[in-house]
Amino acid sequence: MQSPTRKKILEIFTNKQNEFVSGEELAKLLGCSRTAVWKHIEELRKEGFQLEALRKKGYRIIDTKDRVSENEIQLGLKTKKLGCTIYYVESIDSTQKLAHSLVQDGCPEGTIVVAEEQLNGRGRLARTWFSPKYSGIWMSVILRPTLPPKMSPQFTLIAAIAVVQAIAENTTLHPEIKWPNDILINGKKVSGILTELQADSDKVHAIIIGIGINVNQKQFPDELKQIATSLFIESGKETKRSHLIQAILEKIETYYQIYMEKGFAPLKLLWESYAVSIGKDIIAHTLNGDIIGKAIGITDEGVLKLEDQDEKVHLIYSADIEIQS
Ligand code: BT5
Repeated sequence: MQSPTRKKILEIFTNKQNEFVSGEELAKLLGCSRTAVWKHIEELRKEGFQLEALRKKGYRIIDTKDRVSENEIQLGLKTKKLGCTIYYVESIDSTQKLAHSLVQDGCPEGTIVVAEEQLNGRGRLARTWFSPKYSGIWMSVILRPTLPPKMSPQFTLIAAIAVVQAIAENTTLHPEIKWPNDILINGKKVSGILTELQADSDKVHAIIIGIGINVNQKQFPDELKQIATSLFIESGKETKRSHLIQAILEKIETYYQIYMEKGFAPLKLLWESYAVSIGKDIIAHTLNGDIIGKAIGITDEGVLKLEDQDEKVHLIYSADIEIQS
């Protein structure tokens, strides 16, 4: 985790915008020696911040490499809880795995794990999730609601609303949700959500929302080319990942609070307004076989309603959805 002094330095630079701040002034503001200031500046450089140093003038921040470090995320983050504790790693097998062990160690609600790269990122049903370095968002968010475990799938839907809105705010794009956990742009998958649980039979200990977003990738491996896309491919512009993360955390926090106070019903309409599958003919590939019909909406619990040819409504709790053209 990040030192409070380095956070303060970044705050000072941000407030001064492009101006130089002398080592002496920094030392005074931070209450430390100039040597200590220099050491902190070196640490920030290692983190990817580009800091210019000029004799007699001092230091200023030029630009930052696009990193999703704790500082980058926390600077300007407007949440009360989410993202207050951040575990940032360059490379990891899966952020979900670390999040699970943090939960067992008793980490607070709102803790997040973010990685620049995942070597073994995972999707649902032990599928793999392609997570190359410095180009996407690979993040796990830990919540600790007092709820029965059966409510947990709704958190995928809450996270999906947050991701869609955050993308729409940070780009010119208009993503759509494919129930339950895919975010699509022009029919291709730009993001996937994996909600996992630690729970007793009647009580949740933690919900771990894994969010993967293809942000600045310019291309995909052959096996994903037909089905995957990135914000860059769709918009032609790079997006700053830390800003997107901030927006996602802020939105999850807002909708989580609404959910805990009023349940899923007030969020249902919002979710449906972004849903691509509703009203369409679909095939639901479930573990018990395929069901064909029209997706007619979701219940107040977030369960998909599918009406078959005989007008029988099936409640789908878990499936992969194929939209028929
Ligand atoms: C998902 O699973 O879509 C959930 C993905 C969750 C990833 C996040 S990243 C942070 C956290 N840590 C983790 O280890 N995981 C979470 P599912 O619906 O099962 O979709 C998986 C399928 O999507 C794969 O079988 C591929 O076909 C496809 N896929 C894999 N990588 C992709 C990518 N980067 N972009 C688009 N599609 C991908």
